[in-house]
Amino acid sequence: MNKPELLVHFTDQDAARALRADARAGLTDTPKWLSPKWLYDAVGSELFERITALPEYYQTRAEQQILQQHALGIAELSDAGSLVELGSGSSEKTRLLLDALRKNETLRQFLPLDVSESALGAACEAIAVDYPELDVRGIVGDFTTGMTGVPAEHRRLVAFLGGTIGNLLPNERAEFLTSVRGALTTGECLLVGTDLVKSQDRLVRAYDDAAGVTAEFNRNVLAVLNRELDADFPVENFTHRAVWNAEQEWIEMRLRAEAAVSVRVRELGLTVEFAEGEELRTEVSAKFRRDRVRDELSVAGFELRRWWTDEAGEFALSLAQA
Ligand code: AVJ
Repeated sequence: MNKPELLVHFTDQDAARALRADARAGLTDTPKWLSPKWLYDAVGSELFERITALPEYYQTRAEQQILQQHALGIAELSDAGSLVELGSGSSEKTRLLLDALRKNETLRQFLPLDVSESALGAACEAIAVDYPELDVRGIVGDFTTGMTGVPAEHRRLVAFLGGTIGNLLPNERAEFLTSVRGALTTGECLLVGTDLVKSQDRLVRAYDDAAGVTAEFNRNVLAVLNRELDADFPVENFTHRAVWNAEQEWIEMRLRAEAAVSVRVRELGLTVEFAEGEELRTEVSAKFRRDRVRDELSVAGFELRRWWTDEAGEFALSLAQA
């Protein structure tokens, strides 16, 4: 087995700088917002893992089902020697792809990219043990800044799973897809997971579960700001809200100040005033239709080659070719 190597393109210092810039921009804007990136500290990542097992949160199971059925088709069409996984996290779903690519006998290399060095290191070690013939190289990086520096030694398949593309705003999404296309050679593939438009009722329940796990996940971002920016958000005074924006076709997670409060963010030298009932947007999670996915891919220079959904038609995987 080759010892997995970590390439660091994004340091703790880069992350700290990005958080300060984001928090300043979002907390001084009207209405107030924060980037969903900051939901995933160790506690947030753990809560997100619990979300994926909730009865209301169908997405993870739906995507798994599609991968189980179509991983071999994906391997054949992409004919990849290298699997690049953006925002790889625990890389569990990845094994389905790795197994299929291995059966296709083209696979040489696995390149997971994630902002969390610790999660990445552990995932790389685990994969390297079970796939001893693979060249495993973890890349510590922020996928929103694209794929620069990702090796191009073999024909690549870039996987962006979990519906995370929906957490980007439309302009960010366009920029992201264009930058991924720019890093690829004609013929290389992108596999992207998207949650689909469905009834408001079902969507709101997926983001406001009965057990309150999503509420905890959302509120945790305030604990992140308190710790990282020496802020004093009274976390218990903010309540979780999940709102369907029918015009934009996205879910918004918000935190509502139940009483007026003045929050000190010492690290930024900033005081932020919340009126009673004022809301802070912490995440957008866009829901898609096939035509929108095809059009956005096409504008970025990709051709949609395959579109698969789970049996219930709730979630889609798209295979696009540069
Ligand atoms: C899987 C990261 C895309 O938007 O559904 C889960 C994150 N937010 N519950 C999503 C999330 C609230 C999630 N992503």
